[in-house]
Amino acid sequence: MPQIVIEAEPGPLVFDTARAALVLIDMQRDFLEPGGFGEALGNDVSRLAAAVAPCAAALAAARAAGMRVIHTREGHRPDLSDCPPAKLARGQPSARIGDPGPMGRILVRGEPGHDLVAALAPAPGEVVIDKPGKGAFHATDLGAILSAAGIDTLLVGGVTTEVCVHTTIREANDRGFRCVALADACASYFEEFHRVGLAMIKAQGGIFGWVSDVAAFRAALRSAPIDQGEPA
Ligand code: TIU
Repeated sequence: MPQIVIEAEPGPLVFDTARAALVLIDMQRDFLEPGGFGEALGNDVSRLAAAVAPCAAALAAARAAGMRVIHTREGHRPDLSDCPPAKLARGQPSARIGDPGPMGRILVRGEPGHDLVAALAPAPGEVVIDKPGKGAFHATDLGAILSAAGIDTLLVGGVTTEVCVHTTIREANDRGFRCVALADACASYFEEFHRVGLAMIKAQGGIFGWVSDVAAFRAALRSAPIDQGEPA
């Protein structure tokens, strides 16, 4: 299998594109556009816009390379039966999960706000994971899908860096996956949390994984496979 190398911190990572997936976390209208869950929590949603073009570039590169792509969406069943009461009651939002808003009911599956942003719409055949939690493995079939496909490396972008991206990378790391956060394809409502969240992933020799960016990902995909030598 063709192995390529991506420049990253704390060091370069060799991976096989056939055993890797680009995972875009929760690039939904509910987080990126006014009137959704992110804004209801009191956030300036315009801060997440910077991640859209890098995610689109990573998506185009992965598709061109024939690499597997997985999209996730955070949201709940219309009856909210999969929404823990503690999540529903959390904080003092201007509107709660399930309440009506300009993009339909907040963070509810099937509503316009639950959709991925138009620029990152999934292509036919790409896996979309609907997740009720912050991590993409909790209460989903993501683990089974990755296992069946023989995936061992995840290139990760999406929002928000310190919440759903971080939780997913932590879950994946504990399950034995090698995770590379693509810094510019991730964004947070809080610049400091974005910066520190990425720093935490790559600290201590890559305690949770690696940090790279979309340019390095594209360069890796364009590069010649590294020489594995003759099989022993
Ligand atoms: N609030 C916040 O930063 N994030 C979330 O609620 N979900 C995700 O990160 N997707």
